[in-house]
Amino acid sequence: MSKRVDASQPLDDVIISRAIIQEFTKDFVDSLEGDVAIVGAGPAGMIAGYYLARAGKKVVIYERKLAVGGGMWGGGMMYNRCIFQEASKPILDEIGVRMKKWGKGYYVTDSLETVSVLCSSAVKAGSRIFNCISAEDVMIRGERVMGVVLNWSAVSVARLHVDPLSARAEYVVDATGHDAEVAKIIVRKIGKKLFTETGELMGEKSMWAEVGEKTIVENTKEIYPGLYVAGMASNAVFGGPRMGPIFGGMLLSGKKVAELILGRGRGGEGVRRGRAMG
Ligand code: 48F
Repeated sequence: MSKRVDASQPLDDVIISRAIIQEFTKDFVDSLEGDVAIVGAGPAGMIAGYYLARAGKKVVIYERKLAVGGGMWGGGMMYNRCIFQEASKPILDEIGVRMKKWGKGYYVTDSLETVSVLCSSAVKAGSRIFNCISAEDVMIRGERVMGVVLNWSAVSVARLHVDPLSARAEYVVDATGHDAEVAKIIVRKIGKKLFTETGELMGEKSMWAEVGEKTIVENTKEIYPGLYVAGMASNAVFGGPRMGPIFGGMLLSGKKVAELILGRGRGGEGVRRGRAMG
């Protein structure tokens, strides 16, 4: 028998407000220093957060928009289904996304389920996701990225003149998708210093799923000391093609960036062990 809601419980609006402000602030302050700051909570950023946090790293993901998921919600042309290839199936199986086999080597998922499971997996593994916050700059010390400079996304939307705040991280991941925003900040502020042929962004090429999916994993790497790139931003930085609504490469790229960072670290030790519950 289901329990009846206790409608007689008195509710205090100020207690509700205090709980929200105090709990958010506690987590936000605690996140000012971490192992990995991921910019962008699209599929690549969230799966990177999942693997890094599961391995005990202190991970903070900043997402500009209200909703996580980036370009995944709309599948292809708003037909809300995503395609994955065989190589990415083990990741979907691991986090529990249901899929339908479609011919040889293709799998179709519901994009809403895929985004929800990715988000849930990242958070339950111990990543913190802060939405409505944009990385507008990076912390550079010497010749190394040491963190991100943050502001409420609403500040730039309203064009308010408000200074940002900083959060330190051992490694930063640019998972901002097509715009490769963090990589662009490096070029704009430091010059042609990216680990590309020209030192600049090579720019994304026209859609070609087969090549795009392959190069996105190859292009997932460190692009400036302390700064890695993952997901679509990798092809934008290194001049690979876009791949449209096939998403396996995003997961494989996110997993690869986690493995690369885990292979480095401070002797493999996190600032603090993961905060996964249960
Ligand atoms: O665009 P997005 O989904 O990048 P991804 O994880 O996946 C790409 C695919 O969705 C799709 C594709 C597949 O073939 O090409 O586009 O590489 O997610 C990037 C997220 O980063 C956020 C943005 O709102 C989006 O949710 N973002 C972008 N710039 C910033 C940011 C920023 N400066 N600060 C915080 N978040």
